Amino acid sequence: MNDLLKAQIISAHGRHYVAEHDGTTIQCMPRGKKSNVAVGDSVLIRPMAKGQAVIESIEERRTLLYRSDQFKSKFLASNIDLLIIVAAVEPDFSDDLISRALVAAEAEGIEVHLILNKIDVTEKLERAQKRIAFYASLGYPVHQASATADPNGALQLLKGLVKDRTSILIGQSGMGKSSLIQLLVPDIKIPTREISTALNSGRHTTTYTHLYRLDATTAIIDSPGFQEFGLYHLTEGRLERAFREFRPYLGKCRFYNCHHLTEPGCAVLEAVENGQIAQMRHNLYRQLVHESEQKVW
Ligand SMILES: Nc1nc2c(ncn2[C@@H]2O[C@H](COP(=O)(O)OP(=O)(O)OP(=O)(O)O)[C@@H](O)[C@H]2O)c(=O)[nH]1
Ligand SMILES: [Mg+2]
Ligand SMILES: [Zn+2]
Repeated sequence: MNDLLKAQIISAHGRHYVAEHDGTTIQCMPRGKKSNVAVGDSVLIRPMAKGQAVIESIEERRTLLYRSDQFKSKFLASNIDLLIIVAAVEPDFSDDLISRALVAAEAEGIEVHLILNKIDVTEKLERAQKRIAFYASLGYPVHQASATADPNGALQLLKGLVKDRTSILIGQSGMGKSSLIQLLVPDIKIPTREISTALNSGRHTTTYTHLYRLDATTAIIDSPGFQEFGLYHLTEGRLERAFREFRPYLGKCRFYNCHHLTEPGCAVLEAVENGQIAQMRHNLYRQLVHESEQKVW
């Protein structure tokens, strides 16, 4: 029997995984039929013939992000310390998707930053800045960048954010996630969308999640354009706390088991009435409670 090696999963293709050990990549398969491996996992692998290895065990995960697509792997990535939401001046970004990503991160205790990319598209900049400022008002750090017009500025921003931890860039297709990561790994050619292909063609340029290791303590993960997060596993208690602006009101409702949906004397609903909580965010909360009631295990 070959000795076990400690490795990290850097990409997943169905039941086939690629792991990295000491700077080299190895094709791996999980042992047994059930595959519950995630990109970002620390694993013990046993090398077999022809440069292949078997994944023998997965180390306990610090954090785990799920995706909602039950037909593919149910995991998006593991051991994430920082989630960077990339929104662009164009095409328009979706508030619903951003808030779902925020909920996923909050529920796992993952730090979140937002980057508004493509600030060189000046004619639409002001509107995008106003929209993204909403997330700053919730307390999330919001940065601005242009991967193409100011690559050096974008690189300095990213370097500061990702140092000594594992980060994932998420956002809709065409926001510039891969373009930003490319700046950090100039020696690797990451596919990004050609200017000539229409942004509304509905195709994702990045088709699978991939981890790039920058140094011994720093890694960054690129993911395909949104990636809906799986939030079904969240209980109502975790959901309400995942909306960080709800927290000051929790425990102040008339009923201790208030769902913050229709109850009289609900402190959260009152805050929505008074404009202290955005209606848009409460609508999503309502929708997520509804979705979690639909879950089939
Ligand atoms: N004007 C402008 N275009 C940019 C900027 N950053 C990226 N782009 C362009 O936006 C398009 C999409 O960039 P990608 O990096 O492929 O976007 P992505 O978020 O990785 O998209 P998916 O992989 O499909 O999820 C490409 O044509 C980039 O050249 C920017 O700062 N300004
Ligand atoms: Mg991409
Ligand atoms: Zn309530």
